[in-house]
Amino acid sequence: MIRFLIKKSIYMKHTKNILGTMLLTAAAVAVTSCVDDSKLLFAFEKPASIAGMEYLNEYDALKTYVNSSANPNFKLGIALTADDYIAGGLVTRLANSNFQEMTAGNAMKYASCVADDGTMNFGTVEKFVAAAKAGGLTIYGHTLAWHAQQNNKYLNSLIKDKELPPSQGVGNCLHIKTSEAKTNPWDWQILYDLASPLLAGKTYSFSMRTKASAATTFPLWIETPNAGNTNYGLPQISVGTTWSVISFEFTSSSDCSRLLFSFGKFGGDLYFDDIVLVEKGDSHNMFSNGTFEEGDLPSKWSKPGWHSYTYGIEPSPGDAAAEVEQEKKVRTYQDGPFPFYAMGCEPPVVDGYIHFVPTGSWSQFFILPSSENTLEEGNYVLYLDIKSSKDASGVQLTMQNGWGGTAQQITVTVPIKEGNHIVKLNLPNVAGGNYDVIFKPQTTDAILDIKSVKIYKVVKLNSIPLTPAEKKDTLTWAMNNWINGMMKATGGYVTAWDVVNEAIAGGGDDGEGFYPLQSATNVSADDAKNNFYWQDYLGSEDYVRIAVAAARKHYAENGGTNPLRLFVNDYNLESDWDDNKKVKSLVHWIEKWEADGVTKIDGIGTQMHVSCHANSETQKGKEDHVVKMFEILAESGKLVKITELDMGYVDEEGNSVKTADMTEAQHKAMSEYYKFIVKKYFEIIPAAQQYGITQWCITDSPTGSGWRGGEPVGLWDANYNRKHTYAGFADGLAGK
Ligand SMILES: [Ca+2]
Repeated sequence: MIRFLIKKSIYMKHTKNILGTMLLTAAAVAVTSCVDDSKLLFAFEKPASIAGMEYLNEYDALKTYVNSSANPNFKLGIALTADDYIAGGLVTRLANSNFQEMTAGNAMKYASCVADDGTMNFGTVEKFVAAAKAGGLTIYGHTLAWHAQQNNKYLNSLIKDKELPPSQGVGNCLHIKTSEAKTNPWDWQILYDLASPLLAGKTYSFSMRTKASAATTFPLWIETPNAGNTNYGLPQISVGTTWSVISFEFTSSSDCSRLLFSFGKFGGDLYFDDIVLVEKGDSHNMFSNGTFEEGDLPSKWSKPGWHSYTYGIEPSPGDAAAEVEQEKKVRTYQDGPFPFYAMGCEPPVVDGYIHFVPTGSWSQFFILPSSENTLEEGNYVLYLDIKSSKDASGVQLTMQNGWGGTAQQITVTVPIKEGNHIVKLNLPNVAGGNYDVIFKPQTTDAILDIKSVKIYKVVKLNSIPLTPAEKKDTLTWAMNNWINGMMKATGGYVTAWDVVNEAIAGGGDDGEGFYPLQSATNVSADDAKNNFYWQDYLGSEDYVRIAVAAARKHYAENGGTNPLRLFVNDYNLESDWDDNKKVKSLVHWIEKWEADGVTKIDGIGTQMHVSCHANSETQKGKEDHVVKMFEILAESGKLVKITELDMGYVDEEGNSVKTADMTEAQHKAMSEYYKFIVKKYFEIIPAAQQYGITQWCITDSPTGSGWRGGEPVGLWDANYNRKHTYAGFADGLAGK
């Protein structure tokens, strides 16, 4: 399982770490150890002149050992940091003099080029291509489709729940708009005069559809004008913020020809539609044009002349999306000293309240630290349970997801009234992240006590998930958009690519006796969260087919004329613990991907992040399965590339040995293993399938590196002196 830990998202950071930190050291070495050697443009790579190392001086540049007549298409490659190569210094000279092809550690990955909003920047890629052309090296493209180092934020935003449009209103309605709520129901009234009156003792049925800008309840009265017989006993009309039907029956106590809708206590918009008033058992609607669809508003509608509100027929509005508040965080406080990091102000917690007493100076303090408050993108509301000694102004609250220039800061005013109250603060458009919540009394002179802070996400109820087909369609577009951008940036110069990287899982069963694809469902929770598994949305077959099709299409459209070589790249293909089951699974999956008769995979990349073992039995097993892997790869008929070869050393106890602790004998054992691997490659892989070998680490890894930190993984040491591994690699190339 160690192997799985190695190959995680730290993968690839190492080239930057190694090459970035080693440049200064190497420059210093250059001053003291420059040896005349006109054959080598790169003069700094001479071995230290210590006993047993002089023989390395006799070696020529590494690429000279490639038998180009036997293997005309073979390319010897090196991985490096694109910026280092673009810089044109030490790394550039080392690469140009020793290698034929290079792989950028990070620069050509999705996360390096695609921003959170989906915009793509290929500036580094374009410079890298230009520098490669100038240096005469080819580039192996790494990588088009992968689940790690993606821009999760952008990709997840593409497939987030969609909001349905608010419901559309149908037809017309009566719209009444009042400017404000008044004191009495009769302060705003709309009147309707019936053509024939309601009769005493008869029972009537009333119904209408209605909604309002805010929920309200108001009375409906009936009377005959100037008769003094107003009947106040009808049920009240309750109106919500979405359309609903109200209906009730009533018995008139006198003859009444007028209805009075009395909404004086309401300020805002009222909507009436489909008004029906019938005598019970009858079907004749006593309202004329109760649907408001039959032309003008009948003159039967009126209002008292001194009422200033407006009314008229208008298109019916739809209902806005209802919202719910989902609780995300509730924080209360325990009595004692101030519980968080102090920013000059440390109010203690007393009786469950953070107790702030003005000090006379500008004050702020945490009420919720970011470590406890992870929020996803969205709209939020925050409730503060607060007590104040008096009305106060100038109090603010800031929520921020960091302290740097790119952090999002949302600052709102906190209205403060004397006494206990709960303040609701709107926090819209939260970008997502870990948010500190900082309370800022500033220079207020009120004593403020904070009992709790609660944060809720505001979710619209008209949000629904995309269907699987919609997600697939969206991500197919996104994959094409990304690959098109990359192919445009490389302009046909990069003819070989990891089209899909690390697709195959290291365990499980696909139902046919092989490993399935990696998926958010078969990795750790951290991996599921940090990675973006395109295959979970595109499907195990179509994931690769879509990437391959996009690569071929956009390569050709962007000036690609040479044959395009698309590799599926993976790690642990030399696995001894499961008898090479992963490479067998990969070959099996390639057959499935190609079964559509359209998809064509040109090659297989085997990463080979290996270790040389002190235990001879273990080492024998490793070697046997390297051989088996090459045999399986040869049998596949595909091009074969060792894409990321590097090597550590494991002692008898099973521990990785650090460079500082390596013995001469251990270095030589590693050299032999390099030789073995390279030699077996040429022996077992038919010449027509030999695409190339790329060494992943130029130098040994610095202790602090994220990639095999402190391990002796280079062909050069940290000072750019050749190691025994250089000789082993060269001998392997030479077939010695
Ligand atoms: Ca209507």
